Amino acid sequence: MVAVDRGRYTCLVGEGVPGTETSGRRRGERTLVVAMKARELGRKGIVVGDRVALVGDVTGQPDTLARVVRVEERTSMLRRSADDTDDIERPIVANADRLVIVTALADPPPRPRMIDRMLVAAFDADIEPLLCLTKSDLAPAGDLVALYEPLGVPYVVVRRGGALDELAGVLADRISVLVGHSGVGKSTLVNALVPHARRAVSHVNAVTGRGRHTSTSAVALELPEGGWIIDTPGVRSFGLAHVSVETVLAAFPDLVDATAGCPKGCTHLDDDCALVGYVAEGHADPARLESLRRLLASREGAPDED
Ligand SMILES: Nc1nc2c(ncn2[C@@H]2O[C@H](COP(=O)(O)OP(=O)(O)OP(=O)(O)O)[C@@H](O)[C@H]2O)c(=O)[nH]1
Ligand SMILES: [Mg+2]
Ligand SMILES: [Zn+2]
Repeated sequence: MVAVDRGRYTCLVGEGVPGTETSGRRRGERTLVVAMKARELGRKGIVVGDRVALVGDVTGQPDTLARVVRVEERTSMLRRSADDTDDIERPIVANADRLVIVTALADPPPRPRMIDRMLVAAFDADIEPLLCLTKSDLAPAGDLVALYEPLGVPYVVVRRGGALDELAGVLADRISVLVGHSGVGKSTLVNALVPHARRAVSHVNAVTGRGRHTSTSAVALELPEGGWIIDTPGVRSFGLAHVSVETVLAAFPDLVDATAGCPKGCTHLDDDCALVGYVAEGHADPARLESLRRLLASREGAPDED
């Protein structure tokens, strides 16, 4: 399923589309089919990236409507909670295997707490993160890169009109989802990577801030090198109420064993944490503990402060 709008699901059917039945179609034929949810699906949600089974009129002719009767098992699910006091998880994208955290180096200024939150969401969903720093024509990337070096998160630095070979190479043959604040340049990137994508981009007026939230729903587009890129609307916050300490810790294999010596229910944020001594004794890099603590702390507080 590549796009959804008011209960109408646009599905791409055809050869080479992951999970698609191609029997009865000509080789290489691709069709966009609009479908509604069949009653038997009940309350089960369908999100962009889902592989679905369709019945009914699947010709994709104008004014036809197929029905989604099944959602196949998902390999991953990127989700966020509306805010940290709200336990309702909102699914964003299914089956992605790469989370591209898009952050502008300026306009809007980078907010590390938001980056940290999105990293935690990637660890939670078991999706590989990639830091994509945009608008390098406006500000240097050095400080931000240094902040994320200890985490070992891969990154690319791009600007509008610049070469995208490195990014395109990383994205090839993967299902990548772009996330980030409004105005960081997600749709601009998609337009540069996908010919004919024609995603609307904002004409931001820096003074009034008007033109924010240009993209209003997630859309999956096929990359020329193979693979998929999913453009999403800008988010103001990324609630992580549903993510446990253990999930964050799993992203730190160099530290996880030492937490066996922690007091019961340790938050790993206080001085009685076993990791403090572990790092002091030189068993692990202090910058790693700092990063872990930053990510753990990023789950706390109002996400709208991002
Ligand atoms: N200076 C500069 N401006 C850029 C660059 N990339 C994008 N922009 C501008 O930034 C503004 C926002 O770009 P969009 O691509 O619409 O941002 P978005 O992340 O898709 O925003 P939402 O859809 O609202 O989430 C537009 O005016 C772009 O022209 C860049 O590399 N340098
Ligand atoms: Mg956009
Ligand atoms: Zn601890």
